[in-house]
Amino acid sequence: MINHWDNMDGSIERGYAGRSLFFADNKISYDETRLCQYARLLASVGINALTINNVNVHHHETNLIRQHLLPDVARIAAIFRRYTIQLFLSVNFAAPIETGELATADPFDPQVVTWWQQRAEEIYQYIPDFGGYVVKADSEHRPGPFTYERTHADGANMLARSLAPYGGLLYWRCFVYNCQQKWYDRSTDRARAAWDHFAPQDGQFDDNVILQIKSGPMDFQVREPVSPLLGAMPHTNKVMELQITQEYTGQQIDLCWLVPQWKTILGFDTQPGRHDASIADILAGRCRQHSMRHSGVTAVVNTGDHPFWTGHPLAQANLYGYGRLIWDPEIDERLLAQEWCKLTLSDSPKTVDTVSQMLLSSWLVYESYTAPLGVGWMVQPHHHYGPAVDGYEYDSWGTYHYANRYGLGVDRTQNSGTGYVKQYHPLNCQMYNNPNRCPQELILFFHHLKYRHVLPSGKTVIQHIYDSHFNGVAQVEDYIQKWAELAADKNIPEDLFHEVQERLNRQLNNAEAWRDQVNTYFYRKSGIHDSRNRKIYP
Ligand code: GCW
Repeated sequence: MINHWDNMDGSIERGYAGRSLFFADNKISYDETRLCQYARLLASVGINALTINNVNVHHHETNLIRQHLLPDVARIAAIFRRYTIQLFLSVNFAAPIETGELATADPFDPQVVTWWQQRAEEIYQYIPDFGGYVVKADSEHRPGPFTYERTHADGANMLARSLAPYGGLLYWRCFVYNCQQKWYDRSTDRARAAWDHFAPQDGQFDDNVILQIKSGPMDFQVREPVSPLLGAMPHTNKVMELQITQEYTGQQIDLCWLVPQWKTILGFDTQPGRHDASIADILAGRCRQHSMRHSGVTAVVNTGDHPFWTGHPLAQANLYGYGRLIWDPEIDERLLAQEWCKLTLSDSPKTVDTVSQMLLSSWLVYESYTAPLGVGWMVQPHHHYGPAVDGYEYDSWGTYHYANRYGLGVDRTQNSGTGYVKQYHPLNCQMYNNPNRCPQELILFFHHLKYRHVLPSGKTVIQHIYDSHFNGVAQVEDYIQKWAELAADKNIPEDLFHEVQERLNRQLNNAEAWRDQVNTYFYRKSGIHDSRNRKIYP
């Protein structure tokens, strides 16, 4: 499945490829030819289902399930149906109130129940194979069952029962956390929130409810551990949500091929020793411990009306790779990168070789000049592009690095920390809890370490920060050089060539900004010099 975060005014939340393919001026509005091409494109990589509107369902979008808009929604559904792609809608939990028809959205109120039953009845008259709803409730100021002191299961089941007679499904998102916490409150850990809210409700959700769980416990950072909730709740349907759109990973200006990240996630073993409990096993329904009727993967998509669909032409490889990978999580990422290059750019061996190597290294390169060692969130607030080391440090979103003059990182260990590690299987918990066993790339996600702490690589934390930021910039310079050498390949269309070139130059500016800000920040905090005496502004 894919999820669009499109609004009816034509904008796309976290969209980096132009305007919506479905909406403009608060109306349904689309180019039929282009939408047919889009449906074909999605079908070609195995997408079966999509939502067309943002999970933040505002006033206009609340009406997508009302009679006056259903004929238009049905026309879009018909285009996708030709390619066997099923249409879903994101809905507003408070829709009975938002439309001015009821004074409450309490899931236990009979009028509310009837209201949703009537909506389902109407929708299925227009779209007999309608997929169902996706719901973001009690999350980042969106309404939900908490207002009425009801549980997530109460809210989800009420909606699911309205869809059940027609075979519809209800995707209920688990992105629920306190976004108004105090930065100095060390007892609240956002990483714990999804598990704390949902795990105790295992077995309480109806058969046609599917929990939609983000891949990590925070929010699509360049590096996070895998959400422990995906390995929990064995009696509840689950899908994992990935983010193809590059919100925190370069916004389709910087090159960042996410397939290696997704492969790491899919390969994560939730119960070492069982042999059937990797994330891929669980989501494919192969893990015998999880009894689920429905499971799978969904992702926030990266497309828009930009001529190259995804803004950065090479970001197409993320959508392509997503479809290919989720059907075949064992696929060799090298071959996948090469396959995309051959199909899309050119079959010249030099081009395939160069571009596939750029794709393959790009996630680690992006990581190296941005977030050190799993700490995350050092981005500019609101839009999330570019560095701002303390941008979120004194804010209410639960996203802190806790740097002081001795060290940095978040202590999520069992005894001295927030106890987040305990949400994992005991063997994984022991691994993350121990700084000598914790994977280095996640070490500051789980531990607060001194700058002079020596990492498994043999480097100190501070030297790792300096080195990776200098290396990251050097690698982007190398990309620019390598891409320039492809100018001779006449298979690459000229406009595409220049579009990539221009974005690589912007990526270099961004990487330099990250390097300089991060290095100076930690040099000032720690007072420790770079062992190689490179330029760090005092
Ligand atoms: O972190 C946030 C994004 C929001 C998004 C939200 C979510 C749709 O910055 O733009 O809202 O995640 O996933 O609901």
